[in-house]
Amino acid sequence: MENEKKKEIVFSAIQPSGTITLGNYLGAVRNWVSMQDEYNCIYALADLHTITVRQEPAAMRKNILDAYASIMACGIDVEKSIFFIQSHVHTHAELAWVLSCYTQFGELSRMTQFKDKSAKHADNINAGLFTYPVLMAADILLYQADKVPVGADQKQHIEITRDIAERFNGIYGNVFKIPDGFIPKNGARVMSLQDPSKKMSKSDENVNGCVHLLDPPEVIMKKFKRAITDSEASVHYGEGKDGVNNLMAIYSAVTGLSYEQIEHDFDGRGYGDFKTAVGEAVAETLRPIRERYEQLVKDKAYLEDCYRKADELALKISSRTMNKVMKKIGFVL
Ligand code: ATP
Ligand code: LTN
Repeated sequence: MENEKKKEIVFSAIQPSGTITLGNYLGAVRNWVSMQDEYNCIYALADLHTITVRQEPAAMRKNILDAYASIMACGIDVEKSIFFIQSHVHTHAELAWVLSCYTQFGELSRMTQFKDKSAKHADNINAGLFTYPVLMAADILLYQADKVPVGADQKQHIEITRDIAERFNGIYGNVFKIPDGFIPKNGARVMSLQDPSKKMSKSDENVNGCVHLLDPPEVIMKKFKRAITDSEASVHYGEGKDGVNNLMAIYSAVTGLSYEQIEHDFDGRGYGDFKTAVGEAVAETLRPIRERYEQLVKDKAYLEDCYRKADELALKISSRTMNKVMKKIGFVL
């Protein structure tokens, strides 16, 4: 239509580094799904990012296909959105190399994810772990994305992406769109149920701290019942109540209830009731996703058809930016 506004572009990605968690869902993937009507959405499995931490080959192969099916099961509609596999689209690694020459050692040294992950994997502080944000910047900038739906932990990576893009544009003219992060109000930082000072993470060793998207209801209930709280036995948001604050944030994110409403509903009731309510609400939210996953994961041919088509489209779109970049820098094309 003539006066229809051009849709903005959304890009995001997730690492297939293990089973998708409730944190990934509430912080990111849920928004990927809800943005599909209003935006042109492009999503990726960031499998190249995953090898910054050593992976076992057979497990990695399985994780990639399982993660693809899980994200699809959350409601990605392949008629509306492009959902591809990063390593199948060669422009990502190419632009990452180019952008690494426009990124300073000092700015990468300040990345908190690098500091955290190098502390956690002290035996393998590889160069890829250090340049991880440059590959992420390449992912986003290749598609001229306007918005990047991510959890709060990725804020710093979005900022460095903007800095790299602005620097490059400053030298060569308007090559890249400057993207904005899109971080949800609720669920942007889901914490571990066992250590609420740490974010819930796919690669957490403590399985009880982390709810997985495909956990059956009884497992979800058990994890919430064991969640760390405090000795006050009063459901309200407050300082020093990290465990309860986290449960309130999760409950609010899945039910849409405000904190005031939750405090009101659980006034005078103990943590046992509250944990049961949170567990049930999460189990109900995840139930249809798990059911769709069970169907999808059996149909390998369908999944392959989806990612092959998406890979091709992603290559086509990203090649436009890649060619422009090469030309501007002075490579002979
Ligand atoms: P890993 O444990 O391998 O580092 P991860 O669980 O942190 O993985 P990523 O693949 O790095 O997951 O993140 C995918 C998306 O999920 C990102 O947008 C990230 O911000 C979001 N996310 C990850 N963990 C959480 C969390 N605990 N709460 C909210 N959002 C999260
Ligand atoms: N680094 C992200 C995953 C990721 C990503 C991206 C997110 C890789 N490339 C591009 C948004 C846009 C993470 O969540 N750890």
